[in-house]
Amino acid sequence: MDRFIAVAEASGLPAVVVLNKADLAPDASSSLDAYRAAGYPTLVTSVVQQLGLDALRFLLSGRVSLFAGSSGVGKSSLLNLLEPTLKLRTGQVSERAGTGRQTTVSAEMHPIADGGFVVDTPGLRDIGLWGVSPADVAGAFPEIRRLGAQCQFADCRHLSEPGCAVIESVERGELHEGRLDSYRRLLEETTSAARSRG
Ligand SMILES: Nc1nc2c(ncn2[C@@H]2O[C@H](COP(=O)(O)OP(=O)(O)OP(=O)(O)O)[C@@H](O)[C@H]2O)c(=O)[nH]1
Ligand SMILES: [Mg+2]
Ligand SMILES: [Zn+2]
Repeated sequence: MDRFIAVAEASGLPAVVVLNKADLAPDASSSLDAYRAAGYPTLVTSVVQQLGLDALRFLLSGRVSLFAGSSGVGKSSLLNLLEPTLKLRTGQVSERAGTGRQTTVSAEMHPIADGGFVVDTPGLRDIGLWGVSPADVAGAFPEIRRLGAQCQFADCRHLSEPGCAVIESVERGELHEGRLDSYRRLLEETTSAARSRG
């Protein structure tokens, strides 16, 4: 999730975090807390219960939007529910692996009745950080970027520096630790990619 959002941030695209299949886990909404705290609009949906549709429709209206996320999370199903004329293929989630089977095979853009377009994409197990530099990574986590202004060192990387406002915020239980972990992982990954390119 953090990788998808970081790529969106680095590309200047506003991200919305959607939690689908809420029917399967009624209390899962708390897993969106970290994203709400970061300032992202979040949405809980269920295709089975037809939950969250109006809010989703409102978000998509009059723009070009792209649905991204792992295979089997229900991207095509949500779009079919919003726009039944699309009749997109939807798939089964493998019982054994618990993952989707890449039912959607290519990214396709479709017009929607309210005006605007949606792009359904194949679920990716993972998304590369192409075009994301180490400098972009810090900016791709808005709440870390905001806190970072208060670090003792202007070039603080929030790894183990003294006077780091980001680490202190995690210690106070304010910033979600998972978000700092993701930031560090992406920073490490983009730094070693930049190094190997020379
Ligand atoms: N219980 C439940 N099942 C859902 C929901 N939304 C989708 N599904 C089921 O999840 C499975 C996968 O849905 P898809 O819409 O094909 O998922 P996708 O994200 O488009 O998958 P890819 O095209 O492989 O990326 C299907 O069997 C859907 O019926 C939901 O809200 N609740
Ligand atoms: Mg699909
Ligand atoms: Zn810091």
